[in-house]
Amino acid sequence: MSAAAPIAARHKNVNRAEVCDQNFVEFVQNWQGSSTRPSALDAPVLAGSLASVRDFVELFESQLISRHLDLMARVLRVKNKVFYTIGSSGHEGNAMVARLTRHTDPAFLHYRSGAFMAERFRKLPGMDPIMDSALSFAASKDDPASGGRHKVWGSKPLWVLPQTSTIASHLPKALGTAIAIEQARRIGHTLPVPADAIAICSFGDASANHATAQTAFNAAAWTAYQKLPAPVLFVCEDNGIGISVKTPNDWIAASFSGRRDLDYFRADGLDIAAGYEGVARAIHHCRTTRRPTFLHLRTTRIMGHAGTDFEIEWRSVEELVAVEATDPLLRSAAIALEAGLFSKEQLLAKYEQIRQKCFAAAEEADRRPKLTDLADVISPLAPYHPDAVDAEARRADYADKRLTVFGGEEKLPEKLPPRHLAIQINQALHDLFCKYPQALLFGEDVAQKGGVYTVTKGLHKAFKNARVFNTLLDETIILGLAQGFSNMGMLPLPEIQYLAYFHNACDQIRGEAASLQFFSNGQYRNPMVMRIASLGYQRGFGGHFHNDNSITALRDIPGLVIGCPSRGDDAACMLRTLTALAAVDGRVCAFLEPIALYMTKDLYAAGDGQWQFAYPPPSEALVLGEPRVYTPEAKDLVVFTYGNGVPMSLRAAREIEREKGWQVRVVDLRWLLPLNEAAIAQHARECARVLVVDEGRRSAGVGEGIITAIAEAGLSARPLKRVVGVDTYTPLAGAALLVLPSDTDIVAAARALG
Ligand SMILES: Cc1ncc(C[n+]2csc(CCOP(=O)(O)OP(=O)(O)O)c2C)c(N)n1
Ligand SMILES: [Mg+2]
Repeated sequence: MSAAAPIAARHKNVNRAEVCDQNFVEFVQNWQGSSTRPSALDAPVLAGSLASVRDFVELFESQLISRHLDLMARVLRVKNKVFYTIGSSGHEGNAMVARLTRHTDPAFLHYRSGAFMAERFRKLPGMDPIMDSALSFAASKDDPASGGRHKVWGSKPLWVLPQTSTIASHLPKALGTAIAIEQARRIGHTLPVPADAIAICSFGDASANHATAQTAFNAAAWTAYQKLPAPVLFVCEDNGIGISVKTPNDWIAASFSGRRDLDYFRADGLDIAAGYEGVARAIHHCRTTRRPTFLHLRTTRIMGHAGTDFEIEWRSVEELVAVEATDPLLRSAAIALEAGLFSKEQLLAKYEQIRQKCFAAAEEADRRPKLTDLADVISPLAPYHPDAVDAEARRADYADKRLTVFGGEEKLPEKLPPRHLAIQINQALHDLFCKYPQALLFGEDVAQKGGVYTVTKGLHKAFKNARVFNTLLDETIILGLAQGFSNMGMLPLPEIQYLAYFHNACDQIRGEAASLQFFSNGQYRNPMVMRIASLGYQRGFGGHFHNDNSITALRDIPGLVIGCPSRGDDAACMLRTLTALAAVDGRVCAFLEPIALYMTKDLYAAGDGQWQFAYPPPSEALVLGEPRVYTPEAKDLVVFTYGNGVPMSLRAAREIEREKGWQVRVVDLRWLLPLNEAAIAQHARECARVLVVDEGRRSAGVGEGIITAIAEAGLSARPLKRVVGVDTYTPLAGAALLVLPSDTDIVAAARALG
C-alpha cells in the first residue's frame, strides 16, 4: 500500500469546494507569520511590489467576491436556484487586468473572469458586482447582462460584451475591435470609446491551441508586421489544464514567447504582490505601442472544471491537494496578514461577510422573475421596425456625393441604359458608400482587383484604402473584423469570396454575430451585410467549390436575414434594405449573389437583353420579405423559386404555357430568411398547382420551407412538385448540370402535375 492511500481514503467523498473553503479558513487561523504595521494607502503592499496597499485591498476584495460567487453557485445549484457552476476559482489574479485597464477598454472575457468582472464594477459608481452576477447565475429576467438568457460576463456600461461558451470564438472579434479603434481615425468616424482604448480578451491555455485562436494571433501579428496598429491584449489564463487534458509543461511560454510581432509578457496571477508589475507592463505596452500583446498569466484551477466535474474520480488526491495549495487566495491572505492590513479575525470576518452577501444576493435573485414567456425570450433576437427600416432604405440625401462619385448628372446609373447584375451591385455599393461614411468593404481581392468577378471594381479607387481593403486570406478573420468594426459603430460589408468558403467560418455568424443581440438582451449589436458570391450554374466551370449551393448552414441561424437577388435592379434595392436593417435594427444580414447571373444579359434567346434592367434611383428600396411576382394574374400554376431558378422558371413557364395552355405565375422569393410564409400560402391558395424550383440541396433546403408553409396553410391537397438540387457535391465540367435543376426538369415536373 502506498503512503498516499490513507490520504486517498480520507478524501474519497469529500466535496472539493468545501475543502477549498475550509483551506482558506484554516490557513488564516493557522497563520504564524509576523505582521508589519500597515503602510499608507499609496505605499507598496509588500516591499518591492508595484501594487499599492489600496490596489491590493480592493483587488483582494474582488477576488473574495469572485470566490464566494463560485462557492455559492455550487451550493445553490443543487437547490435549483443557480444554473451555472463553471467558476473562476484559481483565476482570481485576472482582477489585476481589470484594475489596470479602463471600463472603456472593450473586454471579451473567458468564463473564469469573475474577479476581472468584480474589479471592473469598481470603475463606475453605484454598480453592484454581487447582485448583478447573482441575477445572471439565477437566470433571472432582471439579469442586466443577458436578461436571463445565459450566465454571461457582460455589461453595457462597463464595455464587457457577453461571450458564448464556444472557446476561442471571441478572439477574432476582439482583434477586429482593436483594429476598428484605429481604423476610426482614418475614416473620420467618432468612436464610442476613447481613441487610445485597447481591446482585451481572455481565454484558457487549452483554448490557445484552437484554430480560431491561432488565426487571431496570426492575423494580429500579420497586421503588426506591416506596422499597422492592432492594440489587442490577449490574456492567456494558464492553469495548465483544459477540462481533464493537461497542457504540456511550459507549452504556452514555449509557443508564444518567441512569436514574431506578438509581444509576450508573463505575470504571476497567483500572487498579486509579485504579478502586478508584469500585468501593468503588458497593458502599458499594448496601450502605448498599439501592438498586439500576449499576456501569459499564471493561474491554477480550483474545484474542477465545473460543478459536474468530480476530479476525484479521475485525478489523484495528492495531485488535487497540491493544486489546492497553490490557491491564489491563500497567497492573498498571506499578503494581507503580512502587510498588517487585517488581523486574522478581521480577515475571517471579511470572508464571512462577503459569503453572506453572495448568498443573500443569490436568494434575492432567486425571488426575481424568470423568463416565462416565449415572446420575451426571443424579443431581442430579430428586432424589426419596418417603417424606420423603409424610411432609412429610401433615404437619399447624398445627391452631391453621388454626383462626384459617378462623375456627373449624365453618368448617374439611373440615367444609363439597363444593365446586368454585377454592374448594378457595383453601382449600388458605390451609392451605399456615399450614403454611409462609416461603411467599410473588405475581404479577399476586393480592393484594386475589384473582386474575382469585378463586382467591387472602382470602389477602392473612389473611397480609398481606409474604407475598401484586402484582408489576409482567412474567412474567420474577415467575419471577426466585421464584428469588431460594428462593435465600434461602423457599418461593415465583408465579402466572402465563395459560398463554399463561408462554411469554414460559419461559427463567426452562427455562434457569434447573430447571437449577440440575444445574449446581451439587445444591448449590444453587431450589424453587418455579408456579401457572398454563391450558387451554381457557372456553365460547367469551377467544380464544387465555386458552385456551392448549400444554403442550409445559413437558413437556420436565428435572427439572420438572407437575401438572394436574381436581377440587378432587385439587388440594388435589396442592398439598400439590408443596410437599412443593419443600421436601424442592428441586424446581421447575408446577401447571396448568384455568380452565374452576374454577367447574364439575356433571358429567352442570345442577344435579347431581357435580363438587364434599369437602375432604380436611390429612393427606391424593397420591403423585407416581399417577393417579385411575374404574371400575378395567372392561376393555373405557381412556381416558387429564387436566384438562378427565376430566369429558368420564366423560360420554362413560357414552354408550359405553349404546351399546356396554362397561365403560369412565377414568384421570386428574393428573401430566403425569414421566408415569407404568408405570401407563399397566398399565392399557393390562388393557383391550382404548385411547383417549387430550388437550386439548393434537397435536404433541409429552402424548398422544404416553402412546402412546409404550403402544408401548414392547409393546402397540402394542391398538386405539388419540387425540382431541387441533388444531395451531392457538384462535379466539374458538364456533369455539374446533372445535379442541378434545369429548364427541362421544370417543364417535365409541371407536365406531371396534370
Ligand atoms: C470550440 C469548443 N470546443 C469544446 C468546448 C468544450 N470545452 C469547454 S471548456 C474546455 C476546456 C478549455 O480549457 P482552457 O482553455 O484551458 O480553459 P480553462 O477551463 O482551463 O480555464 C472545453 C474543451 C467548447 N466550449 N468550445
Ligand atoms: Mg486551462
